[in-house]
Amino acid sequence: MIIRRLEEVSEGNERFVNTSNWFSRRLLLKKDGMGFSLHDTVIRPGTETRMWYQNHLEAVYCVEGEGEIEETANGQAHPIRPGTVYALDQNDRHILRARTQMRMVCVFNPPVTGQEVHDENGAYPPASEKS
Ligand code: 9YT
Repeated sequence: MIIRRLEEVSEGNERFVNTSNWFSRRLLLKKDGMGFSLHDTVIRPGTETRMWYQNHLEAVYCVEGEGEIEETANGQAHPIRPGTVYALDQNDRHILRARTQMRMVCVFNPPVTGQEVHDENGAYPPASEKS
């Protein structure tokens, strides 16, 4: 059994990833052997992030804050508030706008390995053999 607490994951730790628009605490990674990764992610207020996870499926559950997600393919926007989940089951290209600070619980399949940040397309690289 794995027991891990958010307070164990902080800046400088391999499970903490900090970018201009968000920071992510990766509570479960590929090397934890669960077949998915689990992140507690904070989106900074007023930011807009374009993403396209071509190599991963992601589900995102909002637990704090408000914003919207726009489907790039058709321009349709959906409000996000606590209790909303979105699942990118078609590797959907999307834009996330945070009106306030948002806190999101994210699950990735396949799991991320650690320090992934978005490339120029808003994707993470495919999972490698690296743990
Ligand atoms: C909600 C979202 O996709 N934010 C970007 C960060 C990503 N979810 C992560 O790696 O935690």
